[in-house]
Amino acid sequence: MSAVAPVSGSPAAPAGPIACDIFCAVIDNFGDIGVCWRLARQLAGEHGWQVRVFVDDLHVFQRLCPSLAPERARQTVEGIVIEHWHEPSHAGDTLEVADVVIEAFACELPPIYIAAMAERARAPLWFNLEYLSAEDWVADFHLRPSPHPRYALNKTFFFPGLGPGTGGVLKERDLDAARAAFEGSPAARADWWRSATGHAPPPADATVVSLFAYENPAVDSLLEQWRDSASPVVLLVPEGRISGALARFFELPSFAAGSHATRGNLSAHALAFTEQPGYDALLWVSDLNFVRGEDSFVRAQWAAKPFVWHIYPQADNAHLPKLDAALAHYTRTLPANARAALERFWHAWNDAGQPDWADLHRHYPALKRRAAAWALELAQVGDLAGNLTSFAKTQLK
Ligand code: TRH
Repeated sequence: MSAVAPVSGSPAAPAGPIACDIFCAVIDNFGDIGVCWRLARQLAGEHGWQVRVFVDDLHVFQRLCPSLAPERARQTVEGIVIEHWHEPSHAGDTLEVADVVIEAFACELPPIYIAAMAERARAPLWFNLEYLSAEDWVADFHLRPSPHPRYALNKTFFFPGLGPGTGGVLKERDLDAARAAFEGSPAARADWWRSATGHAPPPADATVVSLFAYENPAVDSLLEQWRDSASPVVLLVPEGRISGALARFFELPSFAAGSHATRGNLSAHALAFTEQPGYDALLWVSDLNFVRGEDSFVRAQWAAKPFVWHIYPQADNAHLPKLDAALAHYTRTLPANARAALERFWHAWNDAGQPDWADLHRHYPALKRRAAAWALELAQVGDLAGNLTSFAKTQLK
């Protein structure tokens, strides 16, 4: 890492590997650190950057990364330095400032760190990594600089997105190959079923559904529809915020990891929350994925299977235009009736009516084709880490 040094102009190419500091404040849930950790691993593993992550909640982080020791102020995992960031003033044991500084989701950098950035021989390249939105305006604001009101520093807004001209979304170089290998190996899938559920894979006529969601009033009706459905439904539920609804439906005291229950044509397995890389296999074994927030929403798209998004709810329904913007991209080439069914279902799942399983299921073949085509379309926007490092190279010359 470069040491703090006297003032001067724009960022310059560092002699060794590019040093990058990522600052992450965990608001709630797993998405903030989920995105930062995935980005950190890609920057280090695929681009050879020397990465340090400052995160204020190591307990949440540990759920995604079980090898992390939450009591340690500083540690290295997978070659990445992790600092427990005690907001707002702590910025690591030393005030080394990296070549590239990423402030995730407008978390505020410690003032002493910003002051040190301004003191550095070459100002670092400073990004504000925004939340993902599929709305059209994002492309206009992506990579716009914003001068700091007090220091000779520029902050660049980096907007993830689903369309051309945006920063794209994170995708590891080996992701498609890993998925193809898993999907092409009956043994790997059988191993997954045995270790995740304790059971053999379900029969071919079953529809396998993964359910990762916030509390949702629509789930009760959906569970009844699955119970009464004409063909078997196998539900895989990572332990979490929706588990209480499952427990009520099956009249169990809880639906903790390891629980299994059956009613009518619905059988459900409660799964342990896995480390982050393990989550993909759940999406790959399922025919339909319910996802939420930001990172699982992206992973479902790369899994190339139909999915239903429970968007993170915001005040004044600010999330609803984002939901519709994502639908517009995702359904663009779907036949009108399949498109309408998916829209109805997503809206119902996000607090606007009753989800209609039969209506959705009827269009499954078209939805599946579209999911595969969309994954290829989305890949054209480029991987976020690759887009960020390419831009950084142009700035650090
Ligand atoms: O946890 P989330 O609801 O996070 C949300 C969103 O990011 C939202 O935009 C943000 O404002 C809010 O947090 C504060 O959903 P998300 O983004 O899908 O993150 C979940 C992470 O958990 C993702 O990285 C995948 C990971 N995961 C595992 O590692 N193991 C598991 O078993 C499961 C189910 C998920």
